[in-house]
Amino acid sequence: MDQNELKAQVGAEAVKYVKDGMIVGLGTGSTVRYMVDALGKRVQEEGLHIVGVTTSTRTTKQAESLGITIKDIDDVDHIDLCIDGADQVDDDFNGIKGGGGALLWEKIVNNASVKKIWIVDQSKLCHRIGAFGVPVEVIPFGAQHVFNRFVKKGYKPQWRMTDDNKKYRTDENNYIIDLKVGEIADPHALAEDLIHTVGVVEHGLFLNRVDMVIVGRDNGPEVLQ
Ligand code: ABF
Repeated sequence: MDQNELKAQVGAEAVKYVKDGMIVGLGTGSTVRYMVDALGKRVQEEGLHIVGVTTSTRTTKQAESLGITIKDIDDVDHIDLCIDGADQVDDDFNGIKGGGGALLWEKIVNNASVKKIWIVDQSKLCHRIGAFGVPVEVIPFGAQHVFNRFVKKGYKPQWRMTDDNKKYRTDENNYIIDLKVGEIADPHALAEDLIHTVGVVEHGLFLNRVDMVIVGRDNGPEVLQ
């Protein structure tokens, strides 16, 4: 199977966990796009009644085009199940997210969710996270000073750029700085350092934030929990 087939496989597997009446957190990324398509199919064909809470404007657009009812996160008191993608997942279920530039809303939705599932193709699994880099969302005011601080700390920062070579802006109009730190010996220590850096809004280290990982495999989806 190619990577897209594996993504479609786990997207279809994940929606089996969605039950009628649920409030469902909908993640962001190409794997999640397959999941939202599969979920839309269930809504249209089975009359599945769910409410979606999304992690990006692009997921909102896709979900609404498929007839999925979307609510703002502040209009629900909790999320029953959140299904999202990830850029890396290690043996301890530590994850890196944010390759899609949606890490802040993803972490807020993750935080409000009772059960969290990540759907990944097998290329995302690793023994130690970090090779992907660590996306960090920073507010524009003073962002260059944050960048310079990361340089001094040896975090090898890079501005997330758009295709037309402008600084990428998140749905909150913030910047993303990618830290090319390599394999991370102590993700918790790095997470603590990042979240206490003035000007940082949130980072892409998702530690102890998932209950189940569905992995695309040639012989069928593998459920890790
Ligand atoms: C999202 O899923 C992002 O945090 C992460 O970058 C993305 C994975 O992207 P893809 O499914 O396209 O590989 O949650």
